[in-house]
Amino acid sequence: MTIKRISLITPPYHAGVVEAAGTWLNLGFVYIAGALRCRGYEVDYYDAMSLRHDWPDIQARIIDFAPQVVASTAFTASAPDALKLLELAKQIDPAIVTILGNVHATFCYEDLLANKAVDYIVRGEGEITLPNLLDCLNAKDSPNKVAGLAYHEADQIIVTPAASFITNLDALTPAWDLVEWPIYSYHPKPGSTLAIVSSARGCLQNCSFCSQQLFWQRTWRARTAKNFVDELQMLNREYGVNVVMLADEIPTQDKDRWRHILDMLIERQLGVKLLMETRVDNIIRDEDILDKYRLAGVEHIYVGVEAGSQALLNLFKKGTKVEQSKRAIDLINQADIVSETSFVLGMPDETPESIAQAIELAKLYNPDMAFFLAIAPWPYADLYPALKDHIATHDYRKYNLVEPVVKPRNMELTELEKQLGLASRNFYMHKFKNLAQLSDWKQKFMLEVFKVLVNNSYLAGQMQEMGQAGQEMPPELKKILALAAKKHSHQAIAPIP
Ligand code: B12
Repeated sequence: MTIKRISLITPPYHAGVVEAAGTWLNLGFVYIAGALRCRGYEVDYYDAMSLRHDWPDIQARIIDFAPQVVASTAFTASAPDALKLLELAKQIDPAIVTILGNVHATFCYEDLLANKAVDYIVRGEGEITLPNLLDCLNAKDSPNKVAGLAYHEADQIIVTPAASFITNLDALTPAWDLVEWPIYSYHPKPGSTLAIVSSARGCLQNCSFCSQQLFWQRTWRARTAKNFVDELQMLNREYGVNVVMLADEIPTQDKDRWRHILDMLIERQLGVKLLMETRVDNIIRDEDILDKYRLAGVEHIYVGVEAGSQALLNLFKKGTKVEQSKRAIDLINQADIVSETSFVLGMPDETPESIAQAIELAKLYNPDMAFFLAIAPWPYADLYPALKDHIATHDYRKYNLVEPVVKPRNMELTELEKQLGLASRNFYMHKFKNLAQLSDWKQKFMLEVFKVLVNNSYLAGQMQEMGQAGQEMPPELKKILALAAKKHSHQAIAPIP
């Protein structure tokens, strides 16, 4: 069999959280599709997750495209459905070669390969490793010559040496033309066209609860400012993209490059709004250029505060000080940019009192949006040994930062989940009561956010209950609540994932 056609399919997993805020494309697959095409392969980029397709739809699309290879992507929460997808491919045709990549696959390849439906795991970046593997299979050569793989040979698992990181990110060739653009939109901006883009790859931090610094092995590489800004311009011109989320963990690592990007965006006035994540210390470092962020179109910044006590920040190896978080959020607010943060809660020592403290801290920090997340014990994270004995379930579908899976010593899981929901309600109640303190555009934005929260978010129930305590709410909010009470839909928001 010669491999010609490859299906890249996202698993139909839904945590019912970030998807309420928008429909988000799969950037990893856009890059991999481009790389495969450059080597002469035909690719079906199929974002079953975002299309909200179910198994019968996926089956029909695989039969229709008749690929020789089906590949999917697995971070921890999506791993069970990614496996199910490869099982489906094998049921359709046992000759289909199946491949999995992404962070969970990179670290938990032994577990995944225990499922006979998985032929190959790609560890690390896919743009070079996957085409190399397919060329190798077509040449009937041994895959053990390809760096970055794990696979079965006889009864053994073969793990080839790690692939080198791609150094020249400017040379990559994302297949933007394969994206089904009309479905991708940012809900707080009705009618918008949303892309996810990447200006840099890597993370240099040590955060012990996170996976990303491990995946990137504490390296960081960036595209040149011009290459990145040209891409935004092209996306706007060719596909009408007017909102982009930066997938980068730390886009502003190199201040000179970042300033250059901002200057070019200000000069070109593309009309593209940026949503991004960065670190509190980088915001403080950039105090002198935060006005440029806003002028360049940066509209929303997420900074991970994560913890309210210095002791917990130290345990999380966050490398920041509690006071810095307040300062960074103040600066973002002063620049008239939407500020967002999250708190990682549900550690073994959590109590209703410590959650109450986090809420008060959130009010003090005063971000526009705050999320109270449940720690997820990624089996490969540095923090895992400290959480291992407190894990209540190994069902990875629940490892989505919303459903608690670590049981605090003095709280039941149901109580923790309830408290996290109440924390959001309490925070937003406070926020929306003080809506008039925000600038005009932020007030309008927050009303859209409120609609999303009330109608489609995992917090919908909590938000609708605010109606009962809603006497102090501004009239616009009361109207939204009244409408929502009629509709009662229960799906999903959260912020930048
Ligand atoms: C975009 C994004 C999403 C999108 C996914 C859109 C889609 N259509 O698939 C959305 C917003 C829906 C999303 C949702 C969630 N996400 Co998310 N998301 C991201 C984010 C911000 C960027 C990913 C990205 O584009 N990276 C850039 C590309 C170029 O890199 P990449 O994805 O790693 O892909 C490369 C390699 O990994 C590899 N690769 C990846 N897949 C494959 C597959 C094959 C076959 C091969 C060969 C190679 C390969 O090759 C790619 C190119 O080099 C990351 C954080 C981050 N900075 O990476 C979190 C992240 C992946 N998300 C995460 C989480 C937890 C979630 C949610 C559970 C959050 C929630 N509470 O709801 C949900 C679950 C999904 C859902 N449907 O509900 C975590 C996963 C943690 C973990 N260790 O498991 C991350 C890492 C955030 C974090 N810091 O913790 N997410």
